[in-house]
This record gives sequence, structure tokens and C-alpha cells, in this order.
Amino acid sequence: MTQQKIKETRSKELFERAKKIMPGGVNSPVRAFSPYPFFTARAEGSKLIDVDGRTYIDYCLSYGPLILGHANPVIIEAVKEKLNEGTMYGTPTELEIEFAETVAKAVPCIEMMRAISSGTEATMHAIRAARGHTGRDKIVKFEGCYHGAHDYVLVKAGSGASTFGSPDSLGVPRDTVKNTVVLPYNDVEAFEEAVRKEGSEIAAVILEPVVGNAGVILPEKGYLQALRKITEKNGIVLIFDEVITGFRLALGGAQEYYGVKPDLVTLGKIIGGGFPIGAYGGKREIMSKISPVGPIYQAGTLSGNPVSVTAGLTVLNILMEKRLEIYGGLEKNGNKMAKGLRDYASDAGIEAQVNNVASMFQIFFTGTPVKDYASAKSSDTKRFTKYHRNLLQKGVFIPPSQFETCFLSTAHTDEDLNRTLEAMGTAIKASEEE
Ligand code: KE4
Repeated sequence: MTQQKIKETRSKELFERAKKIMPGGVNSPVRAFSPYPFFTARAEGSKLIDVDGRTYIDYCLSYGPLILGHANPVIIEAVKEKLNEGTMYGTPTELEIEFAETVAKAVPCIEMMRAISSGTEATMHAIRAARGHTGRDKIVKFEGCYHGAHDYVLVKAGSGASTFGSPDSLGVPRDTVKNTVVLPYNDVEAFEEAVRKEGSEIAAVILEPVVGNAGVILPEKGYLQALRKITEKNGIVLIFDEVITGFRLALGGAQEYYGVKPDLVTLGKIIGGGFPIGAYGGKREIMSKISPVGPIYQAGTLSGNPVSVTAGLTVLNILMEKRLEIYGGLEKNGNKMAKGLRDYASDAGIEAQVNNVASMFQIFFTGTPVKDYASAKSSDTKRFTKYHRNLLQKGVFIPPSQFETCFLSTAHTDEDLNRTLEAMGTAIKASEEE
């Protein structure tokens, strides 16, 4: 693997300029890292190419959406064709029905759904639907889970909120979050206790069935089943936030992978095929209370727009047609990356945990098994930063935070993976030396 020296570059220039006009020089905090992020010129398959012509094997995949890789020709073709018919109409289209029917066919809990334009909207509206349906105000979320950047859920949130030290964001009125109960993930007793105390006031529990925003954290055996049973018994709406895991773990997401059906699910990322999208849906008895047929209001100018839906539908049809080959291959490669990382860490005598499932994986530099936010936070984030920077110099791009996840796509070749593992092995060792 040749060493790509990071010297004075166009990215540095662009970053200086960007910082003058955008907070931190980015449109989303997770993209900022020191000394400066590279600026991408274009992307193809498993590769990003930056403005200085450097190529990176990409495991961020724009934080998950690009399961078929960058600039997938079939998606591009479909969108190009659609663009000739206009971009949005402000009226219903047949395409949106096909999209909703296709998503519902794949996702076990969906009887009815709404498309919107981001995962943040999806969780915001799903929470409102649960509150409207139950007439209750409280919600339960779990430490380290990230459900987008709206007020209700910016409490002990993961992803960039953790990376930049504001898991409880400023600007969120105390009153707004007084109804947000935060509990440790993977702790059934803590949940039972909360339900004993205030179950009759809890409208919903929302969680990432596999946490992807504190690094990867897997549900302990029986955890999801226990949440399902307790919420069922107490009339609490169970919301699986599958913005990451939806169509990632399996065609039917985590609810298929673990065999647990929530009342509502939120989706995003993959279902937009690289275009802005979100969706929420589930039980008909809840969704049929959404405006204009019911009293729970939700709306959006770009909701279900023909361009995003065309891209999304193209991806979903490919995932359906080649389901076994795609998800089998991604799982095999995910296991290969995780095993390789574990072997390199142990060969180097370095304490590390590697959590992985399907095509999601992440390393934590800690001797403690990572099963919740506290154990994830026990990992050596300074060392992770060195690991990240070292990989960058070797032409491998992973998300620049411990509290994110590495993703695989169908565009990653064996050669990509082998080169990456070699680079990761060196980077793990180097993270100890500097
Ligand atoms: P968006 O509003 O970013 O489309 O989705 C919010 C969201 C909701 N739920 C889960 C489980 C999510 O992971 C996300 C968004 N994920 C982050 C990174 N892990 C997006 C990257 C960013 O913030 O730029």
C-alpha cells in the first residue's frame, strides 16, 4: 500500500474557504475532522476521489445509503430518464404507490407508510404518531442511540452529538425533553423499572435495533424480544429506528434479521438510492390517524418526490431480485473484515473489541466488551483518531469518529478488502507507536 502523503492541498484551501461560510466548513458536523477533511471531487463504485486526485476505498458510503456503491450505473440511468419528465409535481404519482408497496413488501411491520425527506423527519413524525395514537407524552430512548437532529431525541445522542461532546444539545428547551426518558441500551431491568414507574405515561420506545451511532453495538440475546413483550403488555408503541439497519442487515432490516416486529419503523439512507429520503410506517391503526385522514399532522414539500423515489425503487428492486447473493456476500465480507481486524489486534497484542453484523463493523480500542454507550465511551478515542488518520494516508476512508460504523457495499471487491485489511493491520500497530 503506497503511503499518500497529506501535504498542502486543494482540500486545505477549500476548507479554509468553507469555514468562512459554513459552521465548521461542513453541512453536517460528522464530516469535519482535523486537520482538515478531504473534499471529494467524484466517486465511483467503492472509491472516492478527492480534489487532489487521491483515491480512497470508502467504508463510510455517505454514512450508509450506498449499499450498491457510488454512481451505480443502473440507478444513474433510471434517474436520468426520470429527470426528463420533471422533478416534482406537488401531486400524487403512481410511482409513490409502487414505492410504498415495494417497501411494505420487504419490511414486515409496514401495513401503511409515509415517505419524507430525511431520517430526522422520520423519527420526529413516528414519535408524534405514537404520542397521538396513545394520548401519552413520554418517550424512552437509549444512551448512544442517534435518531436524527430534532429536539425530542437530542438527549445522550450518539453519532456527531457524541463525537463533538454535545450529546445533550444546547438550544433544546428543557420542557421539550422533560418527556424524554433515557435508559442504558441492552439493560432489560432498567427498562422494566421505568415501565413500572411510569409505563402508563409512556407513548413510545424508540431504539436502533442494532446501534450504529456509538460504533456498532449489538442487541444482547433476547433484548429486542423483551422490549417487544413489555411494550405490548403496556400499550407502548415500539419504534425501530432502522434508518441505518433498514435494507442493510437484510431485505427486511433488523426486524427480519432478529425476527422481532415493532409497531412502527423509521427508514432512510438506502431507500433513497443516494437521494434525499426518509419514511415511517407500521400498524394501520396508527398510520390511519395521520393527516389528512386523521388528527396527527405531518407534511413535506419534497415528500415522495419522483427523483428520490425513482432512485430508491431502483435500489429496492435490485436488492429484491438478488437478495440471497447480495446479503450473503455482504455478510461474508463483513465477517472477513471483522475477523481480519481481530487477528491484527491480537497479533499486535493490542486490546480491542470488534463488533460486527452483516455489512456493518467497527473496532473499539478497549479491553472491555462493548455492549452499551458506557463501554463504547471507555474506548480510546485518541487512538481511534490516529488509526483513522493512518488509514487515510493509505487510501482508506472510514468515518472519522469512533461513534460511527464502517459499511460495505456490493462494489467492494476482494482486492479492495485485502488492501484495506493490510492497511488496517499497519494502522492498528501505528496507532500505538505515535
Ligand atoms: P438523517 O436526518 O441524517 O437523514 O437521519 C437521521 C438518522 C436517524 N436515525 C439513525 C439511526 C441515523 O443513523 C440517522 C443519521 N445517521 C448519521 C450518521 N450516523 C447521519 C450522518 C450525518 O449526520 O451527517
